[in-house]
Amino acid sequence: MPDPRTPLPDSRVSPRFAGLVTFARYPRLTDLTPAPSAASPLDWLIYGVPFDAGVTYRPGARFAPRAIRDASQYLKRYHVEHAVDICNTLAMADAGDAPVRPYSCRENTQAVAAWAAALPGGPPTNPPTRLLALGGDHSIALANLRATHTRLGAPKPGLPLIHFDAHLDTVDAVWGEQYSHASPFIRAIEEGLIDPTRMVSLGIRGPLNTPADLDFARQHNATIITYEDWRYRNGQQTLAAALAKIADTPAYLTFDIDALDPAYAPATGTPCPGGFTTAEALHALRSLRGLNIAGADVVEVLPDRDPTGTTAFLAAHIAFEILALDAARRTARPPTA
Ligand SMILES: [Mn+2]
Repeated sequence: MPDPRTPLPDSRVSPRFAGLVTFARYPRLTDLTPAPSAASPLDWLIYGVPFDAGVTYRPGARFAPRAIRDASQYLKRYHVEHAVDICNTLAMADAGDAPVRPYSCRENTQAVAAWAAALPGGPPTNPPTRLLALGGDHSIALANLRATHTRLGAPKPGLPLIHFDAHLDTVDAVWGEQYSHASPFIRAIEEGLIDPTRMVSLGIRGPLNTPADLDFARQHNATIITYEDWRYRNGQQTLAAALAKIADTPAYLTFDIDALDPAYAPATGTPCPGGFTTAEALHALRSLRGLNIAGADVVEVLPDRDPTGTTAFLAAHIAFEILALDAARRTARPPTA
């Protein structure tokens, strides 16, 4: 057995409940010796964005990176369905938290994007080290998308987007402000970061303020799969067709925890009943196998509303599923039957 690409403490020697906390006990980027280089790059950097000044309702996601890291101590490395050990397959590290600007969503987006774009493994590393951002509210997706797009060499058209959410997040402005957690994907489309014709939003449901909230995505030929479509109509076939169109193009995956029903993920700022169960959400993620995920985020966890830690624990596992998808893509082994 070769050395694992991501070394972990042995949990039978160093207990999971002891020691300083990094995501899933992966090494800190600053502790790596030798440091990652163009000749020996990392596959993924995980970083936190403790920011929630972009919310339209309840704040608190600024505390999520710490809560998700804490919950992630109990993550294990082997994915049963994909039959892959992600720590043997992927070189990963925790890059710490981005330098946030807590008073301004627009400035925060710029500051986080610039910091993330400059993390090790950018061009000329090809493919670049991929970035997994732990939010924070959903506005931070725009920052990680900007950084990911830059590190990929600013491809045109923009990146395909797989978007799990109760909401489309394509509202032009709220309270006169164009940068918030309601607007990351309208800004990303305008900036050319994502290709709306290869954007798939999964888990969408209402009620909405106005049916016009659906117009922008529809006018740009984005694919909207409501939760009802996914569960009771042809949403899974629609998703498969959209994935076929994306093929191997580097794509971005964004996961708003409110895609799940509040019964399963209660600790979120704009909850919406009638969403995915935990098992359905994990199954939907696993059905993305083959997708070339070039960057991702998990957002909208509110630890103050999470008395049993269910939602942060789930968020940690969603991050694991995302990393496992990339590990599975790199291995030839078939999934278990
Ligand atoms: Mn969202």
